[in-house]
Amino acid sequence: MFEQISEKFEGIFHRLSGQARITEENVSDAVGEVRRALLEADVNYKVARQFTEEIQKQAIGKEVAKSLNPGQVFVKIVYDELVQLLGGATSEMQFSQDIPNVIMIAGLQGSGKTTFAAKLASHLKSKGRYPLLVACDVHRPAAIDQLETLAGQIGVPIYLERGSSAVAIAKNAIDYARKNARDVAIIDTAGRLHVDEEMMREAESVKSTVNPHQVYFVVDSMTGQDAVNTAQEFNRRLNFDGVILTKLDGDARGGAALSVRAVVQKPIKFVSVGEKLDQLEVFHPDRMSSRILGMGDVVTLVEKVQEQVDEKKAAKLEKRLRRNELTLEDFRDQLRELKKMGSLKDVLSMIPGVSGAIRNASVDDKALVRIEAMIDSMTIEEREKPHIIDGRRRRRIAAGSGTTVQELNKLLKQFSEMQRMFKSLSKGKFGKGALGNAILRS
Ligand SMILES: Nc1nc2c(ncn2[C@@H]2O[C@H](COP(=O)(O)OP(=O)(O)OP(=O)(O)O)[C@@H](O)[C@H]2O)c(=O)[nH]1
Ligand SMILES: [Mg+2]
Repeated sequence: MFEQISEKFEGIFHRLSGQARITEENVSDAVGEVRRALLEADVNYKVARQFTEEIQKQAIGKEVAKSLNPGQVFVKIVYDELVQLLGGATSEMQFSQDIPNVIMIAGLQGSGKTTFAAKLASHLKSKGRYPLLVACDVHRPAAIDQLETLAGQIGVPIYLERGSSAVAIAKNAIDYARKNARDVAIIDTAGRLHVDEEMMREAESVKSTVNPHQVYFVVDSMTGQDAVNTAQEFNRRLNFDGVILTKLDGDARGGAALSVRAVVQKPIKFVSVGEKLDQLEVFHPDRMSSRILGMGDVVTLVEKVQEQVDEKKAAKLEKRLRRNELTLEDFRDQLRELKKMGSLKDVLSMIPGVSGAIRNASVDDKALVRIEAMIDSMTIEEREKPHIIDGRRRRRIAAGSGTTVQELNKLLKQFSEMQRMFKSLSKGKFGKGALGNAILRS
């Protein structure tokens, strides 16, 4: 399904790989190409715009580690954003203690509801559950037969009544499930070619009667932009809990299916990839993204290198500390590391050893910004040898950073105390953020 978009992406990444570094210009070009590729794959235009704005923001000014090339770094940015677009983390099915858990399946005609109902029953059976299929498509007599046949194939019982209303069948089926200890009831409903009022009302009354634990909206990935509109309409009427993408084995461009989650903000639960009853997959945003980009190994590589880069920095710092070569520049780098992890208070509260007093104290994130500004206003020589910062330099630095000489005095005093402290520490290991923590505690 995603061959075309995969190919396009590959070309974009390849062209960027040839560049020495990421610049505003080559990023803009690549981002423009990404947007075109998305639109050509039939991704909803609003979704495509948002997506590309986000990767542009992240790519500009991104440093490229020596062992990587810009193409690889860009792949990682696009990958991360694609995972987000597809929902971030995997959304597992949730069950309650109720007997039965009720799952209602809705969607347009021919979208694959009945097939999915049977696949889901089979999937749950293999997980040790006791499903019951419920035939609530009363508008086509053949629909009940179809579900009956499928139920027979997978060895799952079916509840059916001929001549009753969908609402009555759903209600009776739940009683039946309770009496027969079937712990999941999967309700297959009727579809129409287009969203129509009568069908929506019927689905709404089934929903309000049986109050399902989950309502799943089934959408055919082959239907293009209509998929997005239909999803919105069903969501407005049924406020469904999850999306099922079917016919992902087809040769449509697939972009519309990728847009559904972003448009309705509901997780994709499963994908159906064929007519056979075992062709159902739990949806994983990360695996799907690797598949679309065809670059799973590049993403892993970049992650590893990025981890290593920080480790290298930390190791270098440790060495300097041991040799008493701590500079204000190192100090600022540590503050930046700390900030990357979130607000100071959040970071502190994650450290088990931090006392309640510190945790409850009002921690001033703005103070960090001011410290950083002061260090930024120093020359490299001043950062390395703070003792040369005399009165004239102090006034210049304070003015340049929009702070006061008093504040700068305080920083320099703290820093020299810290240097002394580290001198007295001959042993001990400094991990990431050790310096920042030390100054916060002093
Ligand atoms: N290739 C492929 N075909 C599928 C998939 N899911 C369903 N189908 C086929 O699509 C057709 C329609 O599937 P159904 O499950 O009957 O769809 P439905 O939504 O229940 O249709 P109505 O009850 O008529 O509204 C059948 O021929 C299925 O075999 C899939 O993932 N891949
Ligand atoms: Mg059906």
